[in-house]
Amino acid sequence: MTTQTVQFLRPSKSADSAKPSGIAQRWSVDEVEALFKLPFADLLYQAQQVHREHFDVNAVQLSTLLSIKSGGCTEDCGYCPQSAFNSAGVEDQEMLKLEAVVKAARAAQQKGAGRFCMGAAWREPSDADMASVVKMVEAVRDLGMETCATLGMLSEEHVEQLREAGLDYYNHNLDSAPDFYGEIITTRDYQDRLDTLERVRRAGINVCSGGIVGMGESLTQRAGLIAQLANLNPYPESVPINNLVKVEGTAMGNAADLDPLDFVRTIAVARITMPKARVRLSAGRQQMSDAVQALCFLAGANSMFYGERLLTTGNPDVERDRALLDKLGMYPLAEKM
Ligand code: SAM
Ligand code: DTB
Ligand code: SF4
Repeated sequence: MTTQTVQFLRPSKSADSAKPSGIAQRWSVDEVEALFKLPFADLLYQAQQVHREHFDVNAVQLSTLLSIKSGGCTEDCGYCPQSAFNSAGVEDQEMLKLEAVVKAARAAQQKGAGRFCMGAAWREPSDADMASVVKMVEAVRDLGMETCATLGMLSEEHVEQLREAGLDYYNHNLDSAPDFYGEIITTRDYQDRLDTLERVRRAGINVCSGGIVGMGESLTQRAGLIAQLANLNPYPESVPINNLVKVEGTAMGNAADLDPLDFVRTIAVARITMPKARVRLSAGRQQMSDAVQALCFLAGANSMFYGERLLTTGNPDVERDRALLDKLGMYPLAEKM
C-alpha cells in the first residue's frame, strides 16, 4: 500500500489579531483558487478539520425567511424574480402587516427555527418603510428569536435605527466577484454593497453576506467572490452560499447547471477561509439531493434556510428537512441543550 500525502493550503500572510470576531487573513484569489483545485478528498478533509476546530459539527443553525415586501423592485439583478426588469410574474405586493409577520415568526419558532429573516424587494428602504420594519424587528425579538433583515442598501441613519431596535444580523450579499458583477447588475455598484456592509459592521450589527454560484461565472470568479468575503475585516459572521434558483422570465432562467460537486467545493472553501463563520447552505436546496446536502454539511455548512419558502421560490418542506437531519444525526441549534 502506498502512503498518500494530504495537500494543505494556507493563506500566505498572517492574521490581524486585533479584530473582534472572525480573524481576518488576507487570501489572494490565486490562493483561494488553489483550494478549489485540491483533490476533492483533500479539500473536504481540510474543511472538516477547520470545522471541527470551531463548531459542534452536528448542530445546524436554522433561519426561516419571510418576504415582507415582494416584487416590483427597481433594481435589474439578472438572477432575481422580483426585479421589475424581469418577467417572472412575481406581483408587486404591499408590505405585510405587523400581525402577519409575528404570526409567521411564531410558526417558524414552533418548528425549530432559531432565526427569522425578513426580506424586502427594495433597492433601499424609505424612512416610512423603516418605521414599520423597526416594529417588526422588535416584535420578533420579543418572541425570543434571533432577528435578521435584508432590505437593500442602508444609510447611517437606517443602520442606527436597526441597531436600536436590537437587530441581530443584517444580510447584504456581495453576490459575485467584482469582475463578474457588471454582467448581472447595472443599477448599483459593488462599492455600494461594500459601503452598506461597512456601516452595518461599524454599528456592531452582525454581518451576513455571501453570494450566488451557478450564474455562469468562471472558477477564478467563484474564487474571487470567496476571497472578497474572506478579506472583509473581519469576515462576516454568517455567509450564505446560494446555488442559483433558475426562474423562468429572469435573465438567468436558462443558465447552465453547476456541477453539484463544485457547489460542495464552494462550501468547503468558504469554511476554510472563514473558519468561525456560520456557512449557510442557502437557496437551491429544493433541487439538491440528500446526498449532495450531506456532502455540504461534511464540507462545513452549519446553517440552512428552513421552511417551505425562501422569498418567492420554494424550499424543502419541514418534514423532508427533519428527516434529513435525523438521517444524518444532526439537530437544530435552537434545540441543542
Ligand atoms: N433587495 C435586497 C437586496 O438585494 O439586498 C434584499 C433581498 S434580495 C432577494 C437578497 C438576496 O437573495 C440577493 O442578494 C441574492 O443573493 C439572493 N437571490 C435572489 N434571487 C436569487 C435566485 N434566483 N437564486 C439564488 N439567490 C437569489
Ligand atoms: C440569501 O443569501 N438568500 C436568501 C436570503 N439571503 C435573503 C434569498 C434567496 C432568494 C431566492 C429566490 C427567491 O425565493 O425569491
Ligand atoms: Fe431587488 Fe434585491 Fe431582487 Fe435585486 S436582489 S432585484 S435588489 S429584490
